[in-house]
Amino acid sequence: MLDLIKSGETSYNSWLQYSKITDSPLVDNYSPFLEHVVIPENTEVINSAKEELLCGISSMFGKSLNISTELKKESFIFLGTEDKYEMVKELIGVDLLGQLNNEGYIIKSFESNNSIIIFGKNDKGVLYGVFHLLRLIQTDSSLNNIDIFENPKNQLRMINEWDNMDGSVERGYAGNSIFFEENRFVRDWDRIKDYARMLSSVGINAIAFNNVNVHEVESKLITTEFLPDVAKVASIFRAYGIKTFLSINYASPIQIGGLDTADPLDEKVRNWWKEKTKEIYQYIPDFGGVLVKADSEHRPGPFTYNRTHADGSNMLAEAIEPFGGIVLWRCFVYNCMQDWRDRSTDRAKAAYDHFKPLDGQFKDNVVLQIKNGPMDFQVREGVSPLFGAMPKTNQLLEFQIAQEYTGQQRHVCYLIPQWKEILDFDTYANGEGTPVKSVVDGSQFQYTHCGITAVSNIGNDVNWTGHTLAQANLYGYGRLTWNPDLSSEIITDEWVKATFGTDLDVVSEISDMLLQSWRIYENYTSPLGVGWMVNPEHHYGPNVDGYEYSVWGTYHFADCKGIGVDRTISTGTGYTGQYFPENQTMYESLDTCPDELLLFFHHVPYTHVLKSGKTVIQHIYDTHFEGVEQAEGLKQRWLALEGKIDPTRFRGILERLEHQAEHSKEWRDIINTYFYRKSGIPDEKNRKIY
Ligand code: GCV
Repeated sequence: MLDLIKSGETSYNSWLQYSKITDSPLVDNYSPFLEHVVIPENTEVINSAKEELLCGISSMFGKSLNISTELKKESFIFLGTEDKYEMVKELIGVDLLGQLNNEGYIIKSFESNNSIIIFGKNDKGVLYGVFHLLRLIQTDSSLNNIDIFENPKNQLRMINEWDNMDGSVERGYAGNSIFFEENRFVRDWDRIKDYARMLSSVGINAIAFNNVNVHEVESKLITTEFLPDVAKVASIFRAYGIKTFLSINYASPIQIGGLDTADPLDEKVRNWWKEKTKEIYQYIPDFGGVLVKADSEHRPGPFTYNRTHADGSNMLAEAIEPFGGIVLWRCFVYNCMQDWRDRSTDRAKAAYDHFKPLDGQFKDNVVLQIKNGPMDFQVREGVSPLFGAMPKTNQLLEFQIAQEYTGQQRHVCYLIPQWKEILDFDTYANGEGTPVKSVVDGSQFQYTHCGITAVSNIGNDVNWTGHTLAQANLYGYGRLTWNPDLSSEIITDEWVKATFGTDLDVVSEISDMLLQSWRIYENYTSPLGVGWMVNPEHHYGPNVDGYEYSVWGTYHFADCKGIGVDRTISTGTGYTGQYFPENQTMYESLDTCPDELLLFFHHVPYTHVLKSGKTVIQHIYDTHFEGVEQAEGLKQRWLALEGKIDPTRFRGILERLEHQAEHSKEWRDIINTYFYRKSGIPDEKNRKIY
């Protein structure tokens, strides 16, 4: 049985609270089903499913289920896979087996004999089905007449940790790594197991647990010095249906192999990787594969040898192919030292320029990992034009759950609504109705591997995410990767209920606060899609000109007359030309470019009138004043929940909301003053601008 209240802090248990259910009608509804659990199979993953079920039921009902391998006449929960289909065939009725995919499941309940069947095509489906059943109970749903059929929409549902072996986490805002400290593994396997439980409960099935920036010491993760520990971590994740990947250093043949080159076309290098891969698989037979950041932000890559990224990734893919592994190759490739004054070298264009011409040249087990936008996880930016632009190359969408540019988990900024917009964005790749989600789930093109990945937001803080409300981003990310069609409202409702209980006021207040928070954050930070405006390096707090790579001038091109980046074909960088014609036309013209992305695509005078009827400058003033009021409003709404939330979480969240309210004023004042001074145009409403 898992130790649920491990640290004595409710926040540690995230959405796996499994709080005691005291409402008697609900207990009356649930109890008849909760006598036996029938488990005729015995695999590692099925054992996790059993453990989760027993633990959840015992915690919520104070009751131990009897375990059996034989079907009972009544009052049982059956857990089984297609190998045991015969046992429940008659109860299930219609044969849905053929429609289940590898990780799918069915849940059916029968009032006639108070039974529930959780049936997976394989053991992972059973585990996901158990988590689903527990979620139903946590959200007060009735167990009568359940008839659920679920297949995950995305094949790869992945998490990337940016954890370094010294224990730090790049862009980590919740303490140190749970995996590493002082250049070795932490060995708190229980904490890693609890993380695996959280991830699996929302359907995550893959993880790369070291940073994509692979330094000298992490390069050794694929050596005998660390492979036994990697294998141990992989075994913990495996029991929860999660495959392990590692980020690797492209220059490993030199760094740890003693060769004098990492040239992908060099025979010595190719053989070195083949031998290395064989060794990795001896330790981890189901190793998922490697994640590579190459030729970006000073990382090594094939460009050093005048080779393409297809040459570079295919060489690794060839080595890993015999073992069934894949290569996740990041498209975040750009020259961070480029001169912004040269309008032909727009950073936004880099990924498309590098990769689009290579379509069709990648091996089947290479997947291109593409950030959601062409810049870097800004509060608002265009959707990457690479989605849908490479029909012959596997694609994986990359989000950032860590809030690098969206308040660093000190501000509440719930990103599910943003991710929904991105997933629903119509690329027009196959004509109207080709949203990003249909590209990365593989339904548009014949992709062999695809899906969604994201940079995690957890660390060793007791509550995992620093800001307890930031747990909702991790939860929602998992749920969305499982099914991108779920609405933000449904996901939010589930999370709040599972995390804070089902009191109606609590649910509606917290849900609403979360659902509004992204736009509130956008209001008092960088306006109309222009991005950044954060302090260089650490990226926290306002600094209008403070983008570390804008050494040659401002990246937003603000002067006394106007602001924004002209990315049009006619007068700007030509970036709009990377989109399919419908989007190209929409963004190219000032008349059709949506307000929220205006300054991402156009340079306009401060007096330009938005579709809202306001001038750009007045919009900047208004949203910044409004954003501060809204941030204060979040704090007040939280205060009104006092007594309904346990004191530790109440205080912890309150402290963050107080900081946010104060910090939003700093944002407002710095941005409004900057643009008042630049433009010389006063606020129509005569508010005080500092
Ligand atoms: C892991 C941005 C971040 C870096 C990060 C990089 C990436 O530049 O600021 O910390 O490096 O993106 O995604 O590789």
